[in-house]
Amino acid sequence: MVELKKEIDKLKREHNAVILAHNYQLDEVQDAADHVGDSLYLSNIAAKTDCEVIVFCGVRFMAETAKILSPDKVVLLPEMDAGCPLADTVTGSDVRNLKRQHPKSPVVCYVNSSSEVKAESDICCTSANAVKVVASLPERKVIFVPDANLGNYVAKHVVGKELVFWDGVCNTHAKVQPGDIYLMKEKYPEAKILVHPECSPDVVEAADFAGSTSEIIRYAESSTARTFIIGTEVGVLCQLRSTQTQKQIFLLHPGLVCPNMKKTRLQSVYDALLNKRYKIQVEESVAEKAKQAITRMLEVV
Ligand code: CIZ
Repeated sequence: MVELKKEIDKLKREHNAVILAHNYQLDEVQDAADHVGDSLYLSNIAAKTDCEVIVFCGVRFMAETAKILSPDKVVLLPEMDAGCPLADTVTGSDVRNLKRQHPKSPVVCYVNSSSEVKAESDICCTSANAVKVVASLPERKVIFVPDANLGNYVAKHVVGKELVFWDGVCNTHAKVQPGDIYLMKEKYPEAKILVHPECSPDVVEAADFAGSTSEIIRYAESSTARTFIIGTEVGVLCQLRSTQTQKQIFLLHPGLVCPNMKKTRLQSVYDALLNKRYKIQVEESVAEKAKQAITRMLEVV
């Protein structure tokens, strides 16, 4: 592992590359990355970096977002088939149908969506800014794709809006049940339970806090509590356990492991740099329209 890391550093210098890793990546990948964070944070870094090559350790929609914001850079996704089943639940044509059914309603797409879906949407959002994005729209009725759980969370936090949901959920977060929270509360009565809004509304209701990965990390870092139960993908525990050594950090459910995020290993990062693969391309007309939806989001937050 140490040798591989040295080889990666060497290739990185040779190719003028930067390694970005999502909070859900394996510990070995997060440890080798130059920057670790959520997709928006990483895409902003991708847009600002002087490096010519960006190795995006995450899933396809994240690497595509980085490519859309940095079209002149080479963006590499180390594992070609690291996808997002939630993003795959909705297509550009599904969004066009929704727009025909609700012609006066703007479309908000969660960042977990394809470039085609972003291109058909008025504005993009992440789990960290979804409430703000929806609240910023003047229309009362808003189409929200693809995550119904995040949509429900938004609907509860914005006043005077009617949301039209798509029926998508994240299979990993959907595994958590309110019973998992009650069990943990019994075992660790002092613990704070922090969950992602991709969990079901019942789970969010039973938790102490719901937020994006970065918000969960910030909460656990700044709280005076000593024990935290984390209800999102296990990768989030990597940073918390290394920086919050005085605190106890547990995973809410053993199934909180995203199989797509876990496809990328340190070896995949090495292979990506060595072979300059797999290059992300987004068709120009799609990228241009998708960029508008992303830029509008950035203007709101
Ligand atoms: O925005 C992201 O990166 C995702 C998919 C989740 C989160 O909460 O960070």
